[in-house]
Amino acid sequence: MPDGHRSGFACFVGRPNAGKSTLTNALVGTKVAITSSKPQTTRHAIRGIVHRPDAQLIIVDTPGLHRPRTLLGQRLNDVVMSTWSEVDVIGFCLPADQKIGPGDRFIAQQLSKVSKRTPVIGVVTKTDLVGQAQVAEQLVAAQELMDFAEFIPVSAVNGYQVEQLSDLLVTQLPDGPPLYPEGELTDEPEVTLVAELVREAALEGVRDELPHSIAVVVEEMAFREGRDDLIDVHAELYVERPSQKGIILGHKGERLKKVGTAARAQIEALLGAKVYLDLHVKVAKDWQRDPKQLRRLGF
Ligand SMILES: Nc1nc2c(ncn2[C@@H]2O[C@H](COP(=O)(O)OP(=O)(O)OP(=O)(O)O)[C@@H](O)[C@H]2O)c(=O)[nH]1
Ligand SMILES: [Mg+2]
Repeated sequence: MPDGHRSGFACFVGRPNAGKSTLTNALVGTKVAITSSKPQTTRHAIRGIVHRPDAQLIIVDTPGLHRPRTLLGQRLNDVVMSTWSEVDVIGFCLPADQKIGPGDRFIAQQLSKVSKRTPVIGVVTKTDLVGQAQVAEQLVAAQELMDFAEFIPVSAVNGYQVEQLSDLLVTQLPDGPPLYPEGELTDEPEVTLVAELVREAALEGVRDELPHSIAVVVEEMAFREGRDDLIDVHAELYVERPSQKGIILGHKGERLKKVGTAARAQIEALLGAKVYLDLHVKVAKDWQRDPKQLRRLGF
C-alpha cells in the first residue's frame, strides 16, 4: 500500500430525482445505477467504486428519501438511514433548479442526528440547468438548511466539478488499503444489473403511479447450449393491476417490444455478448403493500 493511501465509503442522499444516481455514475465513470426522470428510481443501496492512485472511494447510491405511502416506500427509507451509519462521509444532493423545500428540511433534520459523527457535504446538483446567479442563491439557501462541512456545486451531465467532488469526498476518508480488487466498478451481481436495465427501459414513457408499480426479476440467465457468444435472459416484469399490464404491453404488444429492444442493447453492452431477451409481463396484485410479495421481489 502506497503511503497515505485512503479508502472508505461515501453516500449520496437527497429527495427522489435529485440526481444521486447520475452523479454516482459520473464519479465511477460507468453506469452502475439506472437513472430516470421518475421519482424513486433507485430501490436499493448500490455500491459504485472509484479507483484513484491515492484512494479507493466506494460510493453508496441510495433511494430518494421521501414521505412513504407504501410498505415499499418505508423499506426504501430504512435502506437510506441504515446506510448513514456505515459511511465516512455523506453528500446531501440539492438540485440547483428546484427551491429547497419541506422534503429537504425533513432530510436535514434526519441528517442532523448523524452529522456530529459523519461530515455532511452540501452538493448542489444539475448546475447546467441554471445560471450562475441561481447556483449562488442555492448555495446560500443550503447554508440555512443545516451545518455542512463543505459545499460544492456540480453537474453530472457536463462534468463540472465532478473531479473536485471526488477530491472532497476522499479527504474525509481514513487511511487504508483498497477494499475492492482493481477494476471492479460495482459489487452488484450481473443478474441484478440486467434486471435494473430492463426496469430502466420500462420506465421510459410511463407516467403517474405506473413507474412505482414496475418490478423486474431475472429468472434465468445463461449461455445458450453449445454457444459462447449468445446469452439467453428470461425476465419477468411485474405490475400491480391488470390495467397496468395493458399499458406496458401496448397495442398488439408493440410497447413491450420496444422496451425489450432498448433493454437488450444495454444488456449486450454490459455483458459483451449477444443477448436473447425473453420478457413477460405478470400481475402481482398490490405488491408494494404486501410483505410476502416484497420479500419475493427482493425487498
Ligand atoms: N441536466 C441535468 N440533469 C440531470 C443531472 N443529474 C441528473 N439529471 C437528471 O435528473 C433525473 C433524475 O436523475 P437520477 O440520477 O435518476 O436521480 P436520483 O436522485 O438518483 O433519483 P431516485 O433514484 O429516484 O431517488 C434524470 O432525468 C437525470 O437525467 C445533471 O447534472 N444535469
Ligand atoms: Mg437514483
